[in-house]
Order: sequence, then structure tokens, then C-alpha cells
Amino acid sequence: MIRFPQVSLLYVAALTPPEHQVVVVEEENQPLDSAEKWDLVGITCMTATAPRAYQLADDLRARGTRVVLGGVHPSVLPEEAKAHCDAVVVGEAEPVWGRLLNDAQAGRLEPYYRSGTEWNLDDYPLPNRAAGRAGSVLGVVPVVTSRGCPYACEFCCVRNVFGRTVRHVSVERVAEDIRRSRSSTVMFLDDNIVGDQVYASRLFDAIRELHIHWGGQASISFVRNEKLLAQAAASGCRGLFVGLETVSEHKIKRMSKSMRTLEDTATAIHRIQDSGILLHASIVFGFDDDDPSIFDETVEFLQRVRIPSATFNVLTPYPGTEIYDQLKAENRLLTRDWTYYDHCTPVYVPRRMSVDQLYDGYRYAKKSFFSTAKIVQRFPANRRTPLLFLLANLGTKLSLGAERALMLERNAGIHLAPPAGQMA
Ligand code: B12
Ligand code: SF4
Repeated sequence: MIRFPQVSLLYVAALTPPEHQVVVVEEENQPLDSAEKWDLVGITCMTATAPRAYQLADDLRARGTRVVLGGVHPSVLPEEAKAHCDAVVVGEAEPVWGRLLNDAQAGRLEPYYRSGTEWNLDDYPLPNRAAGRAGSVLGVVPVVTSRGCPYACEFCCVRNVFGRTVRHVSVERVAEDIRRSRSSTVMFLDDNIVGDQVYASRLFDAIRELHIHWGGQASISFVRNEKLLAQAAASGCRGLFVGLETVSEHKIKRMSKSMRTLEDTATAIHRIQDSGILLHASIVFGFDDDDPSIFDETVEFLQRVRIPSATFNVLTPYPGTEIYDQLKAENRLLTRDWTYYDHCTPVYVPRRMSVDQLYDGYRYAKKSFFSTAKIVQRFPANRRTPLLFLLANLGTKLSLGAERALMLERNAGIHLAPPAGQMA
């Protein structure tokens, strides 16, 4: 599996004055030397990685090291995180990290450091890429141009952490960040690289001069702006990750960010294909509208439009989201063991199917979509991006066996969770 390098702690490193020695370790990409001694350790995590972060924090504190936790999960559940560390950064590091360091030096860390979102991204440093030991993975450098999202998807916590207003790094500083990284392959980590189309147009013009290849996440509706799509392709865009989420017409009509109908979506997909950009769709199964027919319906639609490649997910109700609150209120959550909040395991009771039907349907859809016959059938429509097409499809196809073994092991565990109705 290809692991993308993380950027979160490189921002924290950049905020740290030079008199402190800083090292960023990515446990997924490099070994962690637990014998090393540090004055202060900061750990970042999202929900699925919170159990490991807590374990690490507990071990470090047992050896007398002070620990700070930050990232999306500690930001939405700060009290839970605090039980494992000396201080929690709730929200972004920029406005609070300097004060936290002074407090740590003076031996009076506060339990919580909360940052608002009313500040300018250009007032703070670019990520310190030299602090990471792992460097870039496969030469891909992660770059962030914006934070915040105006949409309100029920399964997402982004606006609770980064706010509803999109804030940008100026185009000039983004270009400087890319130039400084000396990489020719960039992965934009923004939730929606085309969320502000005026900014995106200026950004694409600026990065065209840098002669890079890049990928990022985008909402599919932007392709109505044909000029912007052409600018994206001309600036080196080779792949876009698009959250289609569902092919259910009912659900599409109620989603704030998507196209109005499935046929609009099909037209948008073809436009992206024609522009020479590989589209990778993200699909979520298990919404309350979904019944067992959703799996065939999804694979048939994706195959009919010859979508190049896709990620299939089981709906995961992250804390801090509307869907989490709803399922909790309806007593439908099966576990609060965050290890299972991995997008592959049903952690709640679906409305129109059983837990097993959801899990089996998700597995079936993935296997069917990545069958050799279907990959071969999709290839001619995607011949403008042959290498990326093969990489995306064969990579996922080959990982299916390993994932199955892991899931069988995990599913054996989830039955240990208390049944709905008895959750703490
Ligand atoms: C890029 C990205 C990825 C990349 C890289 C992930 C990575 N590990 O960095 C990839 C594609 C690999 C990925 C994978 C996944 N992702 Co992701 N990802 C993102 C995305 C779009 C941007 C993250 C980012 O770098 N932001 C920019 C940095 C600067 O922000 P930040 O990390 O929050 O850091 C700031 C603050 O939080 C704080 N901070 C953070 N950590 C710390 C630590 C300390 C000590 C301090 C002081 C401060 C601090 O300071 C930083 C600077 O202000 C976010 C959405 C988002 N907007 O955050 C989703 C997001 C984090 N991902 C999400 C999910 C669900 C996943 C997956 C589980 C999806 C899947 N199907 O497998 C996997 C998990 C992989 C794994 N094991 O880590 C969810 C997490 C929800 C949750 N509650 O956990 C998010 C929020 C998307 C969403 N819309 O819901 N992801
Ligand atoms: S899923 Fe994407 S578009 Fe929807 S609220 Fe989250 S960040 Fe915004």
C-alpha cells in the first residue's frame, strides 16, 4: 500500500523557535525509537489512529516525557484525549503553539489550548519540510493551500475543526512552498482544491510555470466551468479524487455539494476523462436510504460511465459529525472502539439492511468493480491516462487479498463489542 507523507507536524515544527531541536517521525513510514529522550512530544491523530496515539502517549508519560495531543480526533473529543496527555491542542496549532511552548518551559502547561479560525494563514510559516525524517514518499510532496469548508456533509467533521469559511495561503506562497520542496510531484491535501474557483484559477496559472505534476481532491461540480478544468489539466493535474459518495438519486438530491442528478454526474465524469485527468471516485455505502440493491446499482453505474477507479467505504460515523450524533441518539452505534472506525467495518446498525449485508455488499462491490473483466472493459475509455489507470486498478486489485485477511481478523474482534443498547 502506498502511504502518503503527512504534513501536520511539519507545520508544528515550523512554528517552533530554532533554539529547540525538533524531529518529526512518521510511524507508518519509519521505525520509532522509543529509547530516545525528549522534553516534549507532540502526537497527531485522527479517529482510526487515536488508539495507537493514546497507547504511545501513555508509554511516553510512564517514562516521564510530557505529551501534547493534536489533530482532528483530539479536537473533537478533547476530554477523551486529555486522559492520555499533558495538554491537548484543540483546532489548529498556529495561534497557540508559541504560548504552549513557553508554558512547557515554565513547567505550567494548561490542559487545553483552543485556537479559533479567525486568523490569516499567511501570518504563519510554511511547513518545515526539513524536520521530517521520512521526507517525501515516492517523491510526492504534500501541500496545503486552504483550510475550512463551506459544505455541511453529515459524515464529516472538517468544518468543526477548521471552520465554515475557506481561508487560503496566498498563491505566491504556495508556489514558494512547492519550489522550496524541490519536488516535481505534488499532492494538494485541500478538501476541495477548486472550492474557490477564482483562487483556483490563479493558482493553476501560477503552478503551470513550475512544470509539476499534481493531484488533489475536488468537488465534481467544478467541471461545469470548462475553462477551469482546462486550466487544471494544463497546470499539470494528473489525478483528481472526487467524493461522489452515492449513486442513489434520492440521496444525491439532498446532498449540498454534488450534482443534481446521476446523469449530470455521468456528463461531468466524461468531461474529466476527456481532459486527460484520471478521476478516482470515493463511494460510501450504508446511508439510511441504502438497501441491499445499492451495491449492484453502484457497480453498474460506475462501470457504465467507465469510471477509471474508485475507493469503496462503509459509512463511518466519526465523533463530531451530524451522523454520529444521530446514530448515537437512535442507539444504533455498535462500538466506541475507534480502531474499527476505519471505513471498512460497519460500526452501527444500518437502517435498511443488516450489518452483515452491509459488510458483504461492500466487499462484493469492491471485488466486482476490480475484477479483471471489468478493468479491461474500462480501459479503452481511459486510454489517455494508461499508466495511472493501471496503477490505480492493479494496486487495489492486488491489495484485496491482504485486506480480506485483515478484515476477517478485525471482524472477529467486533463481535466482542457490546451490542447496541448497552454502549457506554
Ligand atoms: C490529506 C488527508 C489524508 C491523506 C494523508 C493523511 C495523513 N495521515 O496525513 C490520506 C489520503 C493518506 C488520508 C487517509 C485517511 N484519511 Co484523511 N484526510 C486528509 C485531509 C484531506 C487533510 C489532512 C491534512 O493534512 N490537513 C492539513 C493539516 C495542516 O491539518 P491537520 O492535520 O489537522 O493539522 C493541523 C491541526 O489539526 C493541528 N494539529 C494536528 N496534529 C497536531 C499535533 C500536535 C502535537 C499539535 C500541537 C497540533 C496538531 O495543527 C495543524 C496545523 O494547524 C483531512 C481533511 C482535513 N481537512 O483535515 C482528511 C481526514 C483527516 N481524513 C480522514 C479519514 C477518515 C481518513 C482515512 C481513515 C480514510 C480511509 N478511507 O482510509 C485514512 C486514514 C489513514 C491513516 N491511517 O492515517 C478524516 C478523519 C476523520 C476522523 N475523525 O478521523 C478527515 C478529517 C476527512 C474527512 N472529511 O472526514 N487522509
Ligand atoms: S466531506 Fe468534503 S465537502 Fe463535505 S463537509 Fe467535509 S470537507 Fe466539506
